Amino acid sequence: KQKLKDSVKQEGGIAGDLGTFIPDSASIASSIKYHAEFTPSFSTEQFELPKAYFATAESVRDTLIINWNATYDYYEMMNVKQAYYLSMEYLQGRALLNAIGNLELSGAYAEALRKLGHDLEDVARQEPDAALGNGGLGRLASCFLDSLATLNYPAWGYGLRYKYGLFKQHITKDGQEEVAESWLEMGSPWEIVRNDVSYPVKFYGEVTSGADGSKQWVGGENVVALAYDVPIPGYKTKTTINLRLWSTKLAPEEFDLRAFNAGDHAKAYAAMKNAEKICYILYPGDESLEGKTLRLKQQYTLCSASLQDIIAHFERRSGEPVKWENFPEKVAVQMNDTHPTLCIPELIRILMDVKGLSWKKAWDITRRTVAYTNHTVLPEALEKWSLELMQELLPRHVEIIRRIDEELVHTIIAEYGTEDLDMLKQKLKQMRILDNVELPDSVAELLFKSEENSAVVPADEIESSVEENKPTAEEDESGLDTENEKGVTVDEAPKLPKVVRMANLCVAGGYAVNGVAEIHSEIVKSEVFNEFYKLWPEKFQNKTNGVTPRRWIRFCNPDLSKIITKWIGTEDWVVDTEKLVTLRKFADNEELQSEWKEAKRRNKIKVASFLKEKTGYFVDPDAMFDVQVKRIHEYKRQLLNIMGIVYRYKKMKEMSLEERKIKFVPRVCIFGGKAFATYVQAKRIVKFITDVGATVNHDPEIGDLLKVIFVPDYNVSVAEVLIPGSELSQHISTAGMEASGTSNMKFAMNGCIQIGTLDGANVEIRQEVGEDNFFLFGAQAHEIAGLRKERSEGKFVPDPRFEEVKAFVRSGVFGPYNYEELMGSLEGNEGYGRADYFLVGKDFPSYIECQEKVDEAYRDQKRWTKMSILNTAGSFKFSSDRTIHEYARDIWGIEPVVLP
Ligand code: B1H
Repeated sequence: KQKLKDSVKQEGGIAGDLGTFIPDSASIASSIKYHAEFTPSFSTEQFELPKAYFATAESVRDTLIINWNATYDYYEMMNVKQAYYLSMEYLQGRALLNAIGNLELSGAYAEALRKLGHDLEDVARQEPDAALGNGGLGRLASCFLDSLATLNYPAWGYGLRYKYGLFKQHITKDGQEEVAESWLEMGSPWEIVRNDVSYPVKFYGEVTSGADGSKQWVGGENVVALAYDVPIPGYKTKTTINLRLWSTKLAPEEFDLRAFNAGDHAKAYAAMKNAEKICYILYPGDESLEGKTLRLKQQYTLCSASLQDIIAHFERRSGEPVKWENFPEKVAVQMNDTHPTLCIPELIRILMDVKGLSWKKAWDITRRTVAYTNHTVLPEALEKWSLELMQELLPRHVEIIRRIDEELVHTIIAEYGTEDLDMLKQKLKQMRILDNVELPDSVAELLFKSEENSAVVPADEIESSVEENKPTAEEDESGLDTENEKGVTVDEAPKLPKVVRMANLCVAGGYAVNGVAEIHSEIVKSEVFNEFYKLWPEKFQNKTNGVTPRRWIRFCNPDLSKIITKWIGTEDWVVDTEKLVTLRKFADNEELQSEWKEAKRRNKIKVASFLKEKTGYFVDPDAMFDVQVKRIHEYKRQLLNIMGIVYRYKKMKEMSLEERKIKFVPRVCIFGGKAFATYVQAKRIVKFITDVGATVNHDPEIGDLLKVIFVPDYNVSVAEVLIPGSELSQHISTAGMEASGTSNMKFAMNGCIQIGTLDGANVEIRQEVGEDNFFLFGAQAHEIAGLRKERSEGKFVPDPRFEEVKAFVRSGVFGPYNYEELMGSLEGNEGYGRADYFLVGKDFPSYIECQEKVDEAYRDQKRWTKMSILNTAGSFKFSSDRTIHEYARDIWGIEPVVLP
């Protein structure tokens, strides 16, 4: 450490630092040639695109490693407080253009490759997306890493290195088909395997007690978590932070050599496979729950390995003697949703069982270290784990969780007293971490004493007040776990299953709880966690999501970026998005308008050729590009969109050619998104959209007036093409159900106008871009419960236009597929589920009327372009830089640390 400090003093730099050497195109070209020759993953004779990509990436990686080391050394030396972001998902997408963009080497790399006979963009397209995430939650984690590095915050991300990321989607005549995605097949040039960084992770086994009351977790299954580091460069800064991904393998001493020698190879290899399979595959369920052992093993692996690593950092940096009470002054752990909840009992376990701290100290330290972000209020997405399953897999953690539950019960009793036992019972039912589990002995005694009528009603006599989140039969058939593993759903007995409610554990164990948009954070406080909010109002916060303006404007939309820079007079908006507001001044300027429109048109042409390549359809670049891209989910209401399109199509068919040309603006309606493989209703929606496309797109009466296109395999890279070339974007979830949404922010940044409900971040986007520049429709969040009640009481009278559309679909115009199930679900027929739970029928009239206003606005291209400019200008708030500053200040207590 001292040597390092001295070297900083003497050389004004960091030991091992190669200084501020900025490579030029010649040195880059020779570095690429070097890598092509000396790290050959491909045959030597030729320099084809795949090889060019690898060599280029490896040469970029050299620079990243220099910066990574400098950053790491400096943080070690300064012993700064660090934030650790724990997430089961990172949706990184491609890294090459982002890295050289952040390093300000795009020009030099383009030139170097040109000299070597290649085009940089062609080379970059060779890279497979790193899709270690499902959707918004994972992409948010990746945007956060970019902002953390750019803003020089000392922070690391931790995740899992899934061998197979999110599945690839093929669209066939039957709808969606899933294909495994092996992004590592060719190796990833961005990761550095750290054979020097690994930790043991245990499952099963038992807990033994020492004479002094100490606990030991022994026996069981032991695996090793091995670190793979992915350097994350900041924009225009040397700071390069780390995304540490864990992979699992068998500990060498666990290999059953005896079995192998005896010829039982299967047995010897089984343990190996068992360890490795933990990180084989990302669970593809977006906002749905799999109560499966393998998923719990994944979650625990992330928590255990990361915390062991974080604790090792802390001990190394603090020196002897370690002052554990200072741990929260050096470490902040952020849990991305409840998926890493096991951090809480794991930190306590290590502090108590390994470091010898008392319960009181360990619990106190944990409660000052860990914070929780909630991303959803959908009941089916609030994680619950079977207590029995967890007991078997993590016996020591269950002891700790029981203890936390007990403390919470005492806190609740202290708050509400024992006078009104019915009220107390209800509070306990709502707030306890363990559900349907007897009260701890200490509490039972207390309550027996206070009242003859015991409050200790057997668990199964209490009516569950919380909606059960048993996966539906459809979701339960996932088939992800081929083995006979026990899940929360296995419960034939009438008794309610004993479960651990992970969100309640997070709220009890975390010092901060935040939602991801204003409206969502209000719902968190007033509904989902209302009881906790009343108990600990100071914990609850809002942190409206954001997206990185580097990837989502500067790099994906260079044409628009140039124009923005020209009119603002500086490129600083890329790190200081508030500067985008300047564009408002020029929104009426004709010169800007014409440049703006031209840029959009060029981006639309790119989209058109992309669509041609991916789907075979030609589209007219002068039509309005209307886009809905996101995971397919009933609450996101792709069904509302396509029903609106069917209505439009039907009306067109009823008119003469002249009439229809006057009435309708030509549109290209683009859909994209993946359905969870066993989410049957979502897959029906995909099939419906493609069927409508197949009919409409070939209807000679319609021509270019309407096209309906489903883009297969929507992912980060596809978004980077579609978003800059979109004009209208749809964010039309049932109000109160989309926590935030983040693509809405990306679309606004790229000058797309939204049609949307008052949901998630739409509310704030509309505020910033102005009501006139946002197409609003639909019921509001506070009306939804009443509307559902009305429906279930049969009081809802559907709009005749909605009835007309359903009848049209049922008439068979879109082919032989049986649409009864889809249409029935919108009516609440017995057997078709929950009586239009998502209120498609209710919002349909206001949606199609709003779409007429969209057409009208589009006809006035000057007005539309102005709206577009004002959307970009008003998007300044939605930079993840703003979000990260807020987390750093309000939750983590960390400061930027700029390398000398
Ligand atoms: C979001 C999830 C999610 N919320 C469970 N919850 C998952 C839940 O694999 N699982 O088990 C995976 C993902 N994802 C999204 O988070 C919200 O729906 C969006 O509205 C929000 O913008 C995004 C980021 O906050």
